Amino acid sequence: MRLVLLGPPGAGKGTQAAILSEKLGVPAISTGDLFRANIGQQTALGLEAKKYMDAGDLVPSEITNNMVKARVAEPDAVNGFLLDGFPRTVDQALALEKILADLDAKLDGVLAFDVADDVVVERMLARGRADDTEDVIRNRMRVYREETAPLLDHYAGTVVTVDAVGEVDEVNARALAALGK
Ligand code: B4P
Repeated sequence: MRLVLLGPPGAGKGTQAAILSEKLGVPAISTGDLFRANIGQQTALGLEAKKYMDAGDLVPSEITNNMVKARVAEPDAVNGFLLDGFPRTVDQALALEKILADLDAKLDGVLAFDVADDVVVERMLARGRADDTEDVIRNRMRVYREETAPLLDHYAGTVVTVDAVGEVDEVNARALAALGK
């Protein structure tokens, strides 16, 4: 199974990806986590990504697409994967189509986690990650509206919306139901 998880920052994509990964038996691939691991190891990619993440901007697609291309080619992803936080622009969605075509694979579904702005701001402020300050959150939400939300139209006909307000388990049950599980 190959799925894309969409949603605004703080919608709970990473939270749900971890649970779905366990239940569906495929790895969750989070571009945010991959960048943070690189930052932790102070790789050249991490140092470059940090500049953008600290401001709440998207890391350039060339860096992101190559990182995803390498990750989905790893052996644990051969039978499927959940993409958490990728694609985040229509250009990245087009790059994903090419990555999948090269693997002779296709997407099985797109889940969009839907949640109001005030709820995600509250969640992110409570989490308090380095990029969870009020100014950076505001910029991430602007970037989401301008660059990522158009993906809902790009995936029209495929995307299934999941109400992401409520307890983590409730949201997970809705996500599984949306997948027919
Ligand atoms: P991400 O790491 O993807 O971060 P996110 O969108 O804020 O988080 P997510 O939606 O996964 O929320 P989470 O489960 O953690 O991106 C960070 C940055 O990386 C971006 O700003 C960008 O710079 C860069 N980046 C990543 N991908 C990129 C790409 N493709 N291209 C370019 N740049 C890219 O949940 C948030 C909080 O809510 C947590 O504290 C969680 O515990 C809580 N929560 C979750 N579900 C809840 C629930 N049901 N009820 C209450 N709280 C809940």
